[in-house]
Amino acid sequence: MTERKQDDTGVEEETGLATKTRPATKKPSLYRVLLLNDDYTPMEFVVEILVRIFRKSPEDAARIMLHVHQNGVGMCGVYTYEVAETKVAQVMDAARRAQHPLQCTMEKE
Ligand code: TYC
Repeated sequence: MTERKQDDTGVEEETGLATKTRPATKKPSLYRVLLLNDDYTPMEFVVEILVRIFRKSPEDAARIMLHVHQNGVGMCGVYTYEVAETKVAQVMDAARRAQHPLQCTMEKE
């Protein structure tokens, strides 16, 4: 809020914090990172991925993994573009190294 006050010469001046003026910033678009089910990737590997890359608790990781296993797809988290892109790349890299067919994608929220 910007307050207007007159000083002793009658000149208006700004006082207080300018919390109502708009800074030149925009909210970044957000992206969902999705894990896809397949028949071959071990359940423990998916849980490890969710703990290590998506910082889930072991309990949340197991819940998300089972959701993907039963529904075909599930959400690992919502991130800004570059963070989402990095996490997808980390999952795909880990899966490739371990020779699992696990797939991870991102979509705009
Ligand atoms: N369906 C896999 C199995 O039965 C487990 C699995 C879960 C694979 C989630 C991928 O994103 C996935 N071993």
